[in-house]
Amino acid sequence: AGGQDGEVQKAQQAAEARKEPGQRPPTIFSKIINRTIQADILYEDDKCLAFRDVAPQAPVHFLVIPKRPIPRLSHAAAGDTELLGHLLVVASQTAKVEGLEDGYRVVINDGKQGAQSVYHLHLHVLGGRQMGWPPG
Ligand code: IU
Repeated sequence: AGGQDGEVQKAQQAAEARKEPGQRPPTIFSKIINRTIQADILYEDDKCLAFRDVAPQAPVHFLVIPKRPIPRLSHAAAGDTELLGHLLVVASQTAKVEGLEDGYRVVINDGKQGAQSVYHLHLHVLGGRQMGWPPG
């Protein structure tokens, strides 16, 4: 810490403090991780969790979330590279277990225009029906 790194850290803390409370973890997903609220969990390891979406938009619709709460994709940093890659591999493996051999859609909504509603980064995996393009 100190010097240039200290300045960077201060700027990051200031940016964090400016955010709306609703845009910072903990969110309801933290409660799913710590089992305060129930979810239909499909996969878990020390870094992430996959569970069925409560309002499924396809016959199969699950979310993959990191246990460390990054609020949104646009807040991801270089140090998150391995974790983000891991989430994609878990999405792929869980899709296979769910029988999505004909393909599926992976979506990350970011921020207001991305229609993000829960500010704990998550991958949506949707499958079991034909998807359209472009998305809405
Ligand atoms: P979004 O990308 O932030 O819009 O997606 C949030 C998703 O989380 C959405 O599909 C909800 O149905 C889902 N969800 C959930 O599975 N369980 C919950 O308790 C809540 C939201 I709140």
